Amino acid sequence: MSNDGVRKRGAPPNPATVRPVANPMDQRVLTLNERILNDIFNIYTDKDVGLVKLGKLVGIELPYPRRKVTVMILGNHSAGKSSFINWYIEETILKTGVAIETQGFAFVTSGKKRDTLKGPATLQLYPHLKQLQEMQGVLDYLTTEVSTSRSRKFNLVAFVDTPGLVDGDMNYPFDVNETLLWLGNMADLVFVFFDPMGQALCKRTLNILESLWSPYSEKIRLYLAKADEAGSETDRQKVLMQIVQELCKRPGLNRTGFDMPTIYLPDASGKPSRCANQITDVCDEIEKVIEQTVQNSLNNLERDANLVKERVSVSLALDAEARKRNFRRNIRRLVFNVLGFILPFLLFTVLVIAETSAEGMRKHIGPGGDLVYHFCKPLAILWSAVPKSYHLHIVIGIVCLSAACLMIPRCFPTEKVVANRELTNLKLAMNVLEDNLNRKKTMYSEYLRQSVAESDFIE
Ligand SMILES: Nc1nc2c(ncn2[C@@H]2O[C@H](COP(=O)(O)OP(=O)(O)O)[C@@H](O)[C@H]2O)c(=O)[nH]1
Ligand SMILES: [Mg+2]
Repeated sequence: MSNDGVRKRGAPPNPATVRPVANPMDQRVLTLNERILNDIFNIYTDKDVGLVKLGKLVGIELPYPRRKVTVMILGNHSAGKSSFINWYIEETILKTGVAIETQGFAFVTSGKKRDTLKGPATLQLYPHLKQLQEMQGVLDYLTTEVSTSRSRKFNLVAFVDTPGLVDGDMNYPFDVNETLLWLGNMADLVFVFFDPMGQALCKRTLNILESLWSPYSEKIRLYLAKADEAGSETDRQKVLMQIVQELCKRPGLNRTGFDMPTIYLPDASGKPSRCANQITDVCDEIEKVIEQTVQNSLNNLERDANLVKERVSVSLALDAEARKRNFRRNIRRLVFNVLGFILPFLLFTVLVIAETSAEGMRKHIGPGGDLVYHFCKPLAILWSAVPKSYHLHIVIGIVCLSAACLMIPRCFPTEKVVANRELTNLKLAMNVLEDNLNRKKTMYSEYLRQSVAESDFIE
């Protein structure tokens, strides 16, 4: 049994609140926040000069930024989770009803066209969910509902509808606790819906809330949902007291100042209710987190771009130093190599000149023979002046010296430098990173301009 959950059962859909297929793509005009988050996402993920890719060049692993905030909704079965999502996006996208309608996890996100994606396609869409495939059974119970709705801030929110929790022998085909804990870590906000009916104090809900509380209390918000069904004001007070008492019994949840706004979907019961409805607070919470996410994403962009820029400039500086040292080494190597070859050559020439005349040299070498003769003659005279008994020693000495000259350069191996192509990439990266930082500055001023008066704005 199911109904749309946002209108009286059996009643025709209210065109003011329910849109079958909302906002086709051609009507899409991006809001500033959406544009900023999209731009930041593209800056990180560009396949040629994305920040993630540039980070990898210098050994920094950067996480992908999110384009949307994730809001997970927890609660016992029939607490109104799916109905709330339908209400928020003004489209009947999730089945609702008193029967257990939601057995798995449904991601609800905005897109170009209405679609339902199965588990593997969901992981393709959200790579940061890949770890879910390691949790047995979860993938088969994972779907994504893509809606074209542009209602409220839906363009910047991805909802996670979770299986309705019940006590007793209910067997889930996967480890609910483990999966909810994992998703709780990933989500930016976790809404826990208690409903005033019998299931309000479902042990399973309280157990999961208790395990999520200590690590993620700052992103958890508790609500008394379907408050219009709680009866009179006194009944509602009693229900709230009962829930708070139950929460306080749990050591992991024991804290003062539980805030639990009462919410209900306008028109859900079909009759007017005098109960105070704080449902706009829920929307405000989402909006607040979106604003924080935009600011954090801008700050992270600046931090990451500076980090990568610093590493790139260090790599470039180290490489320039290494290239300088290699240049000096090459000169030294050249000098030793030249000496290594020239010494035996000189020795040989001197030996020849000592035994022959300029005439003979010209005859053997050609017209250059004269030059060699005159250049080497002083050495040949010196050679002749040395007593013959030392000649062998000098020859051996010079041969050893030239061998040493040829060996010494091997002691100065060339330092590894960045390959030329990579060097060009690193230089290009510096420009791209500078550009990213400028873009961040522009986006930040655009962002601030929307909330701060022009007169207060300092560039
Ligand atoms: N009176 C009233 N009924 C609601 C409200 N929200 C949901 N419902 C009804 O509660 C039932 C269960 O809702 P559903 O969204 O399927 O609960 P879920 O199991 O938590 O997803 C449906 O019949 C809804 O029409 C509400 O705020 N007020
Ligand atoms: Mg549901």
